[in-house]
Amino acid sequence: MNSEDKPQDKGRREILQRALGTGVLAAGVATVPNLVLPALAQGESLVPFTDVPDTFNVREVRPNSNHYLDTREITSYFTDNDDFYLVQHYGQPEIDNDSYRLKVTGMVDNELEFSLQDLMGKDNFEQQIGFECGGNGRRIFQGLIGNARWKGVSLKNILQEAGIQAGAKEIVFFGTDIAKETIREREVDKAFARSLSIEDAMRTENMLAFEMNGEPLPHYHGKPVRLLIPGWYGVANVKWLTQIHVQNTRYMGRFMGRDYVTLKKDNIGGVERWVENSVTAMNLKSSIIRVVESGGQHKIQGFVLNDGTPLRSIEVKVDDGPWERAQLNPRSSKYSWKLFNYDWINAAPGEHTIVSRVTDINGNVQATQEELPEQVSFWEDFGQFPRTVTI
Ligand SMILES: Nc1nc2c(c(=O)[nH]1)N[C@H]1C(S)=C(S)[C@@H](COP(=O)(O)O)O[C@H]1N2
Ligand SMILES: [Mo]
Repeated sequence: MNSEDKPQDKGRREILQRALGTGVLAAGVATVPNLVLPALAQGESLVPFTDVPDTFNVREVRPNSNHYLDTREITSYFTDNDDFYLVQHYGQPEIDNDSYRLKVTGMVDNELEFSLQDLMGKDNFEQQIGFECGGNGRRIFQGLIGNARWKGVSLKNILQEAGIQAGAKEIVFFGTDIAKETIREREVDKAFARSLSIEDAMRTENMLAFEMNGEPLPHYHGKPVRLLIPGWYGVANVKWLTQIHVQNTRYMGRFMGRDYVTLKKDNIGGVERWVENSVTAMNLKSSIIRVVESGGQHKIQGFVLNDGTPLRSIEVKVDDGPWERAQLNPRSSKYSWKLFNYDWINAAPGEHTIVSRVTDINGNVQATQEELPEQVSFWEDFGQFPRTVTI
């Protein structure tokens, strides 16, 4: 890891936390090396958002609890493993590395079973992947996001080793986390699971990951092995993965058919209909996360996430002004998050509304909330997100 990649420094985070409380940066920040954009550089301070209530507090990492980032505090390109957001619906099972087994079952020529050692002994690769929870959004100031460097083995290779039989339709990925669910008045034990079509499962970038930012996959992030589907919402990335099952029917579990299902009114071949869709690939999205000031100069900074389609531009608009180009940090890869910076020249004192929008190479432009099809579920909150600050 070079110094740019260094996950955020704990002392620095404390300083920032104190600074956020007081609105002024402690002098000690000057001794911290300048991390990659959008870290606070020497002499920079955060300009408080007026849309974040004083009562807004990020929950600490606690067992079996969700955790989200204070996005104003993103100080490095890779998110620290201890601060990477956490979502789990059925607790955080602890799996012993020695007894861990991953089974591949169902419509395959060879049912397989791997120990952790077996998996780690296979060809592996690394990639940068950033993702957000499908339930992320403006109400928590986009805190359910993270970006990390992952190492693991290719899902496609494992599936090819097993040999998918003709007629197979879906592949189901089961975690070990199990909870009681009431379905039609009947209480049953259900494991967290998600499925993919064979085609989606065979994408070469899909990974069974056992390392995160150079460390063994941490307990809360799915130790020892999790699935990663780059470019998709976090729900696809099954943690504590123990079984891969190939079948010729659609998997209808809670996290495919009931939860993480977006409801919206859409035009279906000329007919207006209410449509429900399972959360899959990430929508094109950007959001401002902070404004910094240094010597009277201001910068607006934020992130972009999408399904990996290359980007054409990222723009920022202040009040009723024109859309202006922001700079994307070159430190990014296809499936990582992309951080951006806009130099806000001559920001006038007073309250301002600022907003970002991203455009991909196919000309898709991030929509305003008003332009989106009527969307009544909170899943997939990807519209433009205007923020307010006082200079
Ligand atoms: N086994 C299991 N995997 C899971 C979940 C879960 O509840 N159980 N939650 C999913 C959801 S909704 C998200 S957003 C991501 C979060 O991954 P993280 O906690 O490592 O950030 O894990 C996914 N994988
Ligand atoms: Mo999620």
